[in-house]
Amino acid sequence: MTEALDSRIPKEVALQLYETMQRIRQFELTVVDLFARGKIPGFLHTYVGEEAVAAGACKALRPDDYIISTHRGHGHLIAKGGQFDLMMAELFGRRTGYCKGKGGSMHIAEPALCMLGANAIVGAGIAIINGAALTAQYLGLDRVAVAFFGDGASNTGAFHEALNLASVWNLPSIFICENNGYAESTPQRQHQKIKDIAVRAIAYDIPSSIVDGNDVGAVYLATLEAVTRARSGGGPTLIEAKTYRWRGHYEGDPQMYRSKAEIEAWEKKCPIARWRSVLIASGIPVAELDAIDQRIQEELERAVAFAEQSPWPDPSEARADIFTPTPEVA
Ligand SMILES: Cc1ncc(C[n+]2csc(CCOP(=O)(O)OP(=O)(O)O)c2C)c(N)n1
Ligand SMILES: [Mg+2]
Repeated sequence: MTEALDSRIPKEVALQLYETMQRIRQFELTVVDLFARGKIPGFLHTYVGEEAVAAGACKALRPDDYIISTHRGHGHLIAKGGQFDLMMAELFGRRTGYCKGKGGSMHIAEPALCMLGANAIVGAGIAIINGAALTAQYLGLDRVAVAFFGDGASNTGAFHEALNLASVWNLPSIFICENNGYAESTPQRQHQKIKDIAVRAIAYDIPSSIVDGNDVGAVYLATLEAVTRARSGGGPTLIEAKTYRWRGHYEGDPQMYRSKAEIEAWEKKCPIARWRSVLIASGIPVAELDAIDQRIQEELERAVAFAEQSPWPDPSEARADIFTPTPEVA
């Protein structure tokens, strides 16, 4: 039976949630294809299947709220308002990209969107986000700061230190754990004994919640609650969103550690198909949803053309835009 749209979610918000998830899915499927054709250098970790987490969480934020991402970060930037053309150019390593082609997939950042960056160091963002939260608190701004991270990252020292510090300093930090059941090839049951990562919040006296990470409405509402608390001085929250990644840990991963049947079972729980049914049942015409999908495809085609036509960075710029000037070697 199709679920009904939660009465706390206005229809226009519900439509935006759908659009954001589709933007993420279609961007990812496009870059998967481009990567296979050798157009994108480096590694690619896709977010296919997990779209509801970034889309739901970021919809609960203001443009001036901070987020920080992971190695699987395209979805977070798109959900925070990232433009396809500038993202695509960055993944292509071109000068017109968000980081002038020097960041790529795993180090893409856009301060203007308060997106503090993807990060290849597992768990690093969980600690960094407290810095953003502390800034907001110190300056008396009612901004909140959200760190996305995985189940694997919840085993790092950074996770425990960050939750403790956010607790004792009462920071407006929101920790969103995307529990997709795997850290690279290691299933969750082999890397931690607990089933629910949310229980770790108890050790730091932080409120927590567990949400179905394939239910974009549930993620949105859970984040909204955490945001309301953090903005009003109520301190940090840990949200565990249970989800699943459909593709390999990285593009090219032979995936010997899981069965096809397991993947197929999760594909049946597609967060986008599920939300589409909710919207249709709430009276939104199919044609309206199809038009959104079509618009996204066209925008993506333009973004790929923009990236392909963009220049490479000039070697003379290699040392520009780095934080620590490299001392001249005599
Ligand atoms: C500090 C550190 N240790 C190990 C790695 C190698 N590594 C990259 S991704 C990953 C697994 C991360 O798992 P999880 O946090 O669950 O995120 P997911 O990939 O599932 O989104 C590991 C161990 C790394 N990049 N950084
Ligand atoms: Mg994981």
